[in-house]
Amino acid sequence: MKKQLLIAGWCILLSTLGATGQVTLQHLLTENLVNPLGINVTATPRFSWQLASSQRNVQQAAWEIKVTAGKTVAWNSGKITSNQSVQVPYAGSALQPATKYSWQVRVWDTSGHVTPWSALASFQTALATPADWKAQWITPGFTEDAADRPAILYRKSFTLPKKVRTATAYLTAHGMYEAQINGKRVGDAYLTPGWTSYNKRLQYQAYDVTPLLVNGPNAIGVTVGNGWYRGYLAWSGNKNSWGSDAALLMQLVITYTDGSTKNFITDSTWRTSTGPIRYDEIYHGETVDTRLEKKGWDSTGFNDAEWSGVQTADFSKEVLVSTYNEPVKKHETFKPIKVLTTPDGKTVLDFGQNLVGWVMVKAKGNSGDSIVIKHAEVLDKYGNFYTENLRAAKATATYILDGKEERTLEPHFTFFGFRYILVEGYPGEINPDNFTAVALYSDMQPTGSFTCSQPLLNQLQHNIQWGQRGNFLDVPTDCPQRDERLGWTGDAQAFSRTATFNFGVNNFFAKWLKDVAADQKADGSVPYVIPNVLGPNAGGSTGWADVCTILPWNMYLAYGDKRILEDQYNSMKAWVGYMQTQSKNDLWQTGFHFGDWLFYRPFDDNDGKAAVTDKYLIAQCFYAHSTQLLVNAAKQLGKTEDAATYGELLQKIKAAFVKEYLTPNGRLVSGTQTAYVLALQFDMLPEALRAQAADRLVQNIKDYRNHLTTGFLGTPYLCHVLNRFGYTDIAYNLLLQETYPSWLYPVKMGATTIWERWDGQKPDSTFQTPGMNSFNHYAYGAIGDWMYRVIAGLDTYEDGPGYKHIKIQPHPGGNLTNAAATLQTYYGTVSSGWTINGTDITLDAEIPANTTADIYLPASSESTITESGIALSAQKDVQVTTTSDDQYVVIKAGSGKYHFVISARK
Ligand code: RAM
Repeated sequence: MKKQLLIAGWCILLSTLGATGQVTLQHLLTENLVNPLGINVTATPRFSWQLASSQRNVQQAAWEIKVTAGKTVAWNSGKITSNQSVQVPYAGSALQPATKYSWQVRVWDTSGHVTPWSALASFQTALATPADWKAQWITPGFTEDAADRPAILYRKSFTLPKKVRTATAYLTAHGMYEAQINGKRVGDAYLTPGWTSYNKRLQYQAYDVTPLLVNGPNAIGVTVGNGWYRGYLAWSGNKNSWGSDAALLMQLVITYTDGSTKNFITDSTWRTSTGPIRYDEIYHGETVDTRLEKKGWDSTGFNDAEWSGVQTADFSKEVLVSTYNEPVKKHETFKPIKVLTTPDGKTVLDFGQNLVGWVMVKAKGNSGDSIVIKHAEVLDKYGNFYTENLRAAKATATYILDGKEERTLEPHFTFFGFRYILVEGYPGEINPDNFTAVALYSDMQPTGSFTCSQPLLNQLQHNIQWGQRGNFLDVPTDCPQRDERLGWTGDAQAFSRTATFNFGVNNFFAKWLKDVAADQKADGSVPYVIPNVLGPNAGGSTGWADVCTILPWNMYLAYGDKRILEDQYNSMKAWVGYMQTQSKNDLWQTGFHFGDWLFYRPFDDNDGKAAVTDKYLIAQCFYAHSTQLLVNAAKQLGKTEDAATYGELLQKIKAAFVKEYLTPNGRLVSGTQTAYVLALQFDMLPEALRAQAADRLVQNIKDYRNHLTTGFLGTPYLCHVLNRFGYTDIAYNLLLQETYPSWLYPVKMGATTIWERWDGQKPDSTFQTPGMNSFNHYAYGAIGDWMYRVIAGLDTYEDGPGYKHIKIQPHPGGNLTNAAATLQTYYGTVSSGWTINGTDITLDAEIPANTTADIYLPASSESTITESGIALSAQKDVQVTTTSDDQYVVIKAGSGKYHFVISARK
């Protein structure tokens, strides 16, 4: 009753405190993107906006949206009473394909003030159906050199008789493409069309090319390399995963100023040849022979009479889909921090950061001079360039000079994971200024920061973010450097929640999840890697396949995006169905499983048993977890029958677990950290036995002198479980541990990204087995989520996902004197930061407009707390709800910046 009164009081507080100051609208997004091109007309686009105000407690009461296409009004919503400001679905007249729409919004706040209309935002629709594609697939009209398969040049000249108002180019390829119009690059995306399960979904990109065209003669040139489609993939020796052709499809849609339209398309009139890119493979690198450049080939006036024609092909257009995620772009650049001559006499440049991308080289030399650049992540114990861990990947860029003017060279259809390069054949002195490393990754918005008083943890956060940059290259990959670079599902699910803090990954994962569903087998089994290049039987491993339930749920929590649950629901259900059919008496004990991959066998445990977790015990835990997430999704989507059915199944799965894996006294048959972590995290144990199970976990950790032994599956939950059961101090011990296995050991060893293995490089600088030793593998970076959510205490509630209802609950500890996190949410900036000053602790929190927060203040009594210098009891902007226990005073707050001081901390 008391609680109800408090909540009622809280609502009144919010409405009476409504903004009197001006609220303005900013950050208008369509489908989570700024003015996107290529919006699917059949999937209702959704609009988001942010309310900005210097006032506290600003809430939206109503909105109004106007959408127009030219002079036509497509939607005028009128005033809609609703506090929704994120992902509001379009509800106007049917959208037309290939059309630009503009929209704006105004809102009323809870005190009745209306904002001015926002600035205009826009979106452009994609081609709607395969029939809208007038273009034909084309392939070269000559016989390709089957061994090296040089990149294909396609070209076409055409004349525009009238002035162009708008022009959009729609482009895709079998392979990777780069396009030029009149000698200028089309767009700033790389490695396009990106990677999908091409036989089911092939993305095309839309570009506004209006500024590239001229009245009169024009020319288009497109280079097509091998890419994922037909290059080497899935270890050495396998190529042509989806086909052997290097085909191109392009449609240029032009609207003249007089309103008439015209399509210029790929068809039998195009010309083909090869050019300077003699070899391009993702794993092996690229060879560019500048002597073979066809100067002016992508401009008008070039004579292509010697070129071959093309063949048209009837490859599927049914698989074509407009791009949903942010494309790969160039980001940070690095100059060498050192030029080394290694003990074995090689010239090596150190860029100071393990990154993914390539090096741009400025050079001038004689015709035929050949510059060879090899890539490596580490130097060995002697300081020599070390590439054994790249396995069969040659990771080499070769440039052959034409003896003409100085120029900057770079590859096009490959990428490398490296910190060091070995340079051979560079003409003249090596001047570091002539070498620039550039990081390429999906153009996700940076959204989060975490900092604290412990420099090693700050470096860990840096490493986690760089692990994410390097491995979010259109698909989430395990690693970016060796002959692998695949969309391993287990790694992606483990890291997914952390990923949502560092960068905006909603669209990135929404796109990839469509491939997860597309490649899921009819029986519900999910492949180990997506896109699946490992064959139909490589699937169904626990903790890997569960990506299809864990990822949608994590995206729903982080972005409040219900559509991802709707879209993935059948996939989630099919996977739970698969486990059901594999089970006997609700116990899943069949099939191959990777288990707690790369767990650590402790140093003083001869048989290593204390870290080996029974794989079927793990499978039962994830079976329960996926079923729980399916129940959660069913509830969110109003599927009550499913929620009840799978709720019952869940009880049976847990009962079967207890019967099979738990002794009556509460010991698990695998006495490992991972076993206890999973059993506790997924609520597998009867309530009465949980506390003692947590004690056993802590005992195990202590037995290994405060070291973890967990692998890919246990690690993401380890510190969360410790925190939940009151062992925050033990979690901090693990986090701050500097000897391996630990998160800070690689940091102490100089790592700049997250390593695949806890002990990738030993203290004596020798390496783990080269067969599997990546120095850029994000999985263990999953601790990042604990740093944001628990240390800094920045979280969202399930009842207001996407930070509509925010939880701020800092956990000072581990001798840190301060920690702070910020997150750019769809509502605006959320932040939480604490500092210890003697016996005082301050907490600064920022809550965006149109959200609410529960703030947990680490104090035993509200009388010790002030906010902006005012005693909490007198501060009318916030409301004290409860003193949760001895630990925290809990308040409710609306938007605003808050500064709390808690004195005389215990
Ligand atoms: C390795 C990958 C990946 C892991 C699988 C099981 O080859 O690098 O990280 O998920 O194996």
